[in-house]
Amino acid sequence: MSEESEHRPEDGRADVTIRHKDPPNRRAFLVGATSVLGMAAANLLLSPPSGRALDVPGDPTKVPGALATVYGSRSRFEQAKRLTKPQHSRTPLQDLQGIITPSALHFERHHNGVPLIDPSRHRLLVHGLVEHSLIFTMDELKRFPATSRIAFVECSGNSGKEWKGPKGKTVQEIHGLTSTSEWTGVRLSTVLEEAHLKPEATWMLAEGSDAAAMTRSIPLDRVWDNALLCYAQNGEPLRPEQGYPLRLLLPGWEGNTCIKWLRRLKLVSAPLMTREETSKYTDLMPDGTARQFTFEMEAKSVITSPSGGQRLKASGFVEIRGLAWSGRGRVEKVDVSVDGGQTWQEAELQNPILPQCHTRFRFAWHWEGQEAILQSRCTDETGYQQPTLKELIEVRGINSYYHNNAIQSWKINEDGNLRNVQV
Ligand SMILES: Nc1nc2c(c(=O)[nH]1)N[C@H]1C(S)=C(S)[C@@H](COP(=O)(O)O)O[C@H]1N2
Ligand SMILES: [Mo]
Repeated sequence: MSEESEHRPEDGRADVTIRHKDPPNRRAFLVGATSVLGMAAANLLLSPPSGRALDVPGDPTKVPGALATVYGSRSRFEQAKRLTKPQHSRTPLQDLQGIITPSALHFERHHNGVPLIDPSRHRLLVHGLVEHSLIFTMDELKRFPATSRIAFVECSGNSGKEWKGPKGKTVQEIHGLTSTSEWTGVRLSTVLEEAHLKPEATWMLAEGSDAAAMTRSIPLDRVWDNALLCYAQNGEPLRPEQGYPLRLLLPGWEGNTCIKWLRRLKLVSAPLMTREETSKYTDLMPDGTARQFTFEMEAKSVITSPSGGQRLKASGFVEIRGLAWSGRGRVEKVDVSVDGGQTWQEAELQNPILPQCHTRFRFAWHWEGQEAILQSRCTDETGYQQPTLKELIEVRGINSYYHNNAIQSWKINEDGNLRNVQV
């Protein structure tokens, strides 16, 4: 059992002994034994004694192991799961390491199910204000120069239930509508240049071929350098849930603009005011007007471990871990507070730190068994700092649902239990 699984909720097999005194070696690690040897010793101490009652036949060095498989799967001892509702599912952020979300755990949001599309019959139509209307097959799109980049996708409805008080319990439930993948495809600009845009072509309508036939208007000048038409995710074809065989990826923009199962790009001279950009995905302000075209997802961060629903089973060393991201560029800095935002200390950012990408942060802490409120706060490269919920509400009022990037607070009780609070 690793330190990680000590924090995992619903782990009935975990050892629940609370150690009030640190073993001497772990102490040494905490006062600065940062050598590889020190780390190894500390890790050993964090591991439980062997002999945990698992259904394993004998000594694995005495019997041949399993044979090779054509497509791998997780160890049967690992159980990270998406939290599913019919039209969406949430990534188990508390179970992730590093920055890449395994494709099978990428969050899903579809408005009328996941279509089954035969790639050999799929077409992309480019038309409207162009010199040449064009129809591409998937093979033709794959012949263009390819490019890959790692980027997050976040639904702008992520964390949306938290505007009017703490509702969710776990980080997955509250913030699980964001994931990061390596995306591969052809640049949108490459494909549009083939069609020769007319000078009036300043926006495009992107349309999906799902039963929702989702459409969004996209201003071309703002996406020209970054937009991708993706056919692959984490080294393999897109998952059906992520838009197989083709999706639009606008790095850093609200998930809704990243049209999946993409079948049509119509070049136009103004936004078409579709349902998804008028009655949905806009924010009602206190004065009755709506914020429209809030494309970039603002800087945000969340502590994923320890987090709501988990329990610290022992006092002593705790590595506070989390994710930070910004739709406007790179994460510049993450501060962590253990006293509900009264004081802040800078967390360590783990490489790589990429634009429009989840960034892993870590902060070494010593829990003495006292009550504490953990928070993280992201500052991005534009200097923008993630707000408290109070600051957000001062500007936005309480009629918003989308675009909630407020600081998350996890309260630790003396018994080690963590829960979602607002301070
Ligand atoms: N065609 C189509 N594209 C779509 C959607 C949809 O329902 N249909 N949902 C959108 C929404 S609201 C989000 S948040 C993202 C989710 O992408 P994911 O399912 O790959 O995480 O896809 C967007 N693209
Ligand atoms: Mo979304």
